[in-house]
Amino acid sequence: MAAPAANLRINGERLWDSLMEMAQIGPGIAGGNNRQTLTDDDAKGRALFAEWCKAAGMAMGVDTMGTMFATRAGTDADALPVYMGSHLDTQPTGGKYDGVLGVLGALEVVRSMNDAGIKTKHPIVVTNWTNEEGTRFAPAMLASGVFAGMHSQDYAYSRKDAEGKSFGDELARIGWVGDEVVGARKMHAMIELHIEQGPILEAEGRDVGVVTHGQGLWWLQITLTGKDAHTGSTPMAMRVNAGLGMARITERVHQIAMSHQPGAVGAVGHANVYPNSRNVIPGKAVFTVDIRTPDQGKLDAMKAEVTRAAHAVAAELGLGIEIEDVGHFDPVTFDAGLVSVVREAAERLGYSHMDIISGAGHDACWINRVAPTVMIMCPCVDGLSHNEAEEISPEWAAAGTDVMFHTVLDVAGVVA
Ligand code: HGY
Ligand code: MN
Ligand code: MN
Repeated sequence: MAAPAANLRINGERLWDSLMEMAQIGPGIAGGNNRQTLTDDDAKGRALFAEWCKAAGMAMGVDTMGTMFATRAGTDADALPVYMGSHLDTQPTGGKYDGVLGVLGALEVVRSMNDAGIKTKHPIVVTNWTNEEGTRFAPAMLASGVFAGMHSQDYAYSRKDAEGKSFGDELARIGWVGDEVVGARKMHAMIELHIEQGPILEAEGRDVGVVTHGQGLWWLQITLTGKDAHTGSTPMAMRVNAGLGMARITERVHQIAMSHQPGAVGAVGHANVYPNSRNVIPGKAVFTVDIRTPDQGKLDAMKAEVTRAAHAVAAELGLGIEIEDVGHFDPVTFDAGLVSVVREAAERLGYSHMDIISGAGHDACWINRVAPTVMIMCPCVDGLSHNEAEEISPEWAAAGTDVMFHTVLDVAGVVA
């Protein structure tokens, strides 16, 4: 089949308008979004996406994790579909594009196929994966993880948010428990467009990232138990200070990541001390260590070193300690054949591009275990993400979506 003509492009204005309209739902307090999974705002975003998919002539399916699959028929109903997609849920202080570009970019590809009257052999499916962020209900990429067989649905439904509400109850409350068995769908390929969430593409002056690999990750939730006591009258030698333990472990995480350079990162982003009163020595601290690297050996070593360091700090300070694995996936190598198709599409379209490793985790990282998968990235202003000031340009959004358009046409097979 001849490659799609280089002048075949998506409608960048329509894409940008859709991004801006979706951004109105679940607004943040500083120009970004707070559309956390399974909230009423998530439900509103889902409803708008479903309305747009219907208007684009697609049939909607929903599985029991609430993941949405909008299908555009192919000429061969027996051919496995080509999937595109990402996530509409955001961080509490999230940006307008993290995940959303991948879902609405995929919708724009279908809209552009409709405009051009293009038929494909394989059906095309646009996907909104539930709870990619893992911020309200850990771990991240929860629904795609169940789809890939990495978590049971019971485990997923049992996950609780900070108020003790469960994933299963909240999914039912917003009315998005579908009837499809999770993971029953088989895929010819999965393509995820996503903002880079890092500084490389912008610094290198490239329009498109051809994602060859993804970092591996561990999320270790640590609970330290000490003793509440008066911050004024308790002698220093008598203190059993869980807050101090958390601070020392946080510093050790940073040192361990720095000792594995290049290509390792580590931080503590979620942290609570109890009772969290100005004049009480914290008797309890609960926090999550996030360590990542593309190198399997380093990932295993970092986890072991963080675990050892945490136990050593607890022993030093006489603290009780529990460590729970709340998130994990090993480094990912995406499908080499699809990576070449993405690279050729960027070339054909005349976009500057470079191979890149994804620093963030994505649904594609799990789906890569059950279907040939690839990612396409667009630059971010100052590499900033998971911040309400997250910004991209309409040109970058269009470039990444054009590349996804051509990749899908290559993979799904255009029927004259
Ligand atoms: O944590 C991640 O990398 C993704 O943003 N959920
Ligand atoms: Mn994302
Ligand atoms: Mn994110």
